[in-house]
Formats: sequence, C-alpha cells, structure tokens
Amino acid sequence: MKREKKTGRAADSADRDQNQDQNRNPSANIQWFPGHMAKARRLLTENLSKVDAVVELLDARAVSSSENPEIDRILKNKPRIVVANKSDLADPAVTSAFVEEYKSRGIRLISVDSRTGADVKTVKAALMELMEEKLSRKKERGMISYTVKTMVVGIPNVGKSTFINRLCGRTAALAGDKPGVTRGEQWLKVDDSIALLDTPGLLWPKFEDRRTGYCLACVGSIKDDILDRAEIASFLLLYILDNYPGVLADKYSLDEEVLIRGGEEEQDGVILSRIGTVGYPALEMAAMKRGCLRKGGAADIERASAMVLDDFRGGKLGRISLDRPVMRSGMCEKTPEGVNAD
Ligand SMILES: Nc1nc2c(ncn2[C@@H]2O[C@H](COP(=O)(O)OP(=O)(O)OP(=O)(O)O)[C@@H](O)[C@H]2O)c(=O)[nH]1
Ligand SMILES: [Mg+2]
Repeated sequence: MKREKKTGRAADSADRDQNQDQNRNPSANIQWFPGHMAKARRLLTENLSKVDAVVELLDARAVSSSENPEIDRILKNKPRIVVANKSDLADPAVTSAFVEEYKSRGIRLISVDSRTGADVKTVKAALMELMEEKLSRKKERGMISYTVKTMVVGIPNVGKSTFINRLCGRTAALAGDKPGVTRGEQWLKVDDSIALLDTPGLLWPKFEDRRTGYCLACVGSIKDDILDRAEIASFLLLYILDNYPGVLADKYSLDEEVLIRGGEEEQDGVILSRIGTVGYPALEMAAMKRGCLRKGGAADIERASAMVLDDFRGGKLGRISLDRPVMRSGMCEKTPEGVNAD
C-alpha cells in the first residue's frame, strides 16, 4: 500500500514536471523575473558608469547556483570583488574548496559572515588594494582624498544590505528575512574612503538547469509563494540524505536506510525520480515524526515543507552547502539523480 503510494507520487511528480504551470516551476523562465527585476537590471546598468568597483555577493551555501550570468554580462570588466556571504551557515570544507577553486581561476573569493561581521573588513582591505593604482594616479594628479564608489550586487536575499550595514557599522540599509526587501538604490558612506551603493537583488530569466532553481529556492532567493514548497523541501531532504548522512536521523528521527532503500527499489528511470521516491517519503516521514498532521492523522505536507525549509535557512540542520566546486565539471557523485537534467 505504502509502496504504491510512493510510486504514484513519483509518477505524479514526473507528470507535474512535464505539465507544470510555469509559474511554479523553478527551472521555468517567467515568474521570478517580474517588473521589479527588470528595474533592478536597469539600475545596475545605469549605475555601472558611476562606480569604480563592484562587490558581488554570492551565497556560501550555493556558490555556483548564486553566480548570476546576467550580472557577469552587465559588469563586463569592471573591477570586482567576489564574496561568499552567510559562510556561518555553509559547510566550511566546501567553502574552502570554493575559495581554492576560484583561486585556480585567478579570482579571489572572500568568505564572510555579515551577521557577526567576520571578515567583512577583509573585503574593505581587498577593495582598497584593487583600487590602489587608480588612487595613486589620482594622488599624482593632486587629488588629496577620493571616495571609492562601490556598487554591491547579488541575487535577492543574499545579504547585500546586511553586509553594507556591517561595513558601515550602523543600520543604514533596510534588511529582512525574505527576498525583495531592497527595491531602489541607496548610497551609504562607510567613511571618507568608501561609499557603497545598495541595489535590489537580481535573478536571471532562465536558469540553466533545474537544480539551480531548487538551490536558489532552498536558500530563500525566490519568493516562497510562487514555489511548490513540497517539491523544494523534497529536493532538500534528498540532498541532505545523500550528502550529510546522519543529519536527518538526528534532527527529525528519520530512518535513513529505509528511505534510501526505497529509492533504490523504485528506480524507474523517470527524471527527478529520487525526489519522488526518496525525498518526498522523507518529507512525509518528517511530518509524522514532528507531529505535522492534518485532522485524521495524515501528514500535513505544506506545514512540514515550511518547517524543513525554515530549519535549513535558519541553520538548524547544521552547516550545509548545496553546491560543490566539482559540480562545475559535472563530476559530483552525489547529485540527486536526474536533477541536472532539464
Ligand atoms: N546567518 C546569516 N544571515 C545573514 C547573513 N547576511 C545576511 N543575513 C540574513 O539574511 C537575510 C537577508 O538579508 P538582506 O541584507 O536583507 O539581504 P539582501 O541581499 O539585501 O536582500 P534583498 O534586498 O531582498 O535583495 C536577513 O535576515 C539577514 O539577517 C550572514 O552572513 N549570515
Ligand atoms: Mg537589500
């Protein structure tokens, strides 16, 4: 009986993949690129010529997924510093691996926790270093002091405003626990040497694969109300089961072996099958174990999905990273099967 239900869900999930309303599909291309996103893009483009440098914030939990190709296209060769923010929530070993991987490509990635301010000052020093030549040229020409104008960019909810506040040493920019808090542009002065421009978060119209959409949804960069939260939470649970064994047994008392075995038995070659055959049953199990129940005792999937996503975003499941550097070359062994297919 239970097995039938799981298979049915997997099939449902596959059907949903094929037919799903684009509004709710993380790999589709419209709904999280509404008018204000186009405005954000315009703001970045318009301000580019007014700034000396750019600080691009990535989410340390999803470094590859939060690299916005649109930002790359807009910034072109503008001097840039790349920051992996929210490093307090990410797996430290993975963050270090990303720092190395960036280094091998000649880019300095600085990992930062903007909530406590760890390493935020390193970014300031790196910025001044980056601007050294320009500043000495200005000095030679007789300019006694110069304020480096820097635009802070990144995907929604990555912590741009919090980072700016931390660098300024005061709460000057509005920050909040959801995407789309900053809507306009705002200049903030750190000191006489640096001024920062806060900008609205920017996503791009079409993700290159489904997995990127899932990761951005997990870290809270896409508004929850346009997502199928159960699908996102199922992806997340599957990923954690595969990559952080023991965590879900510990946090939600899940029987990990039973869940993994269920997936193996029911492989049917359907795209995203393990999200249906492992991730979704894990979500059902978490609902039951944590008392997320409807009248009559059935699992309340909506409530369980919100719980899992909140727990992950709040760091209650531990320090977890969803991307790994090796994924760039498609070599990651434990990517949930089929998830990269689009
Ligand atoms: N744990 C942790 N939380 C952070 C960090 N930086 C920011 N946050 C939290 O992330 C949430 C979003 O922060 P914001 O600064 O509003 O993010 P933003 O990039 O400006 O967001 P938008 O303006 O909506 O694009 C807030 O709840 C912050 O407290 C960090 O380094 N670690
Ligand atoms: Mg903001």
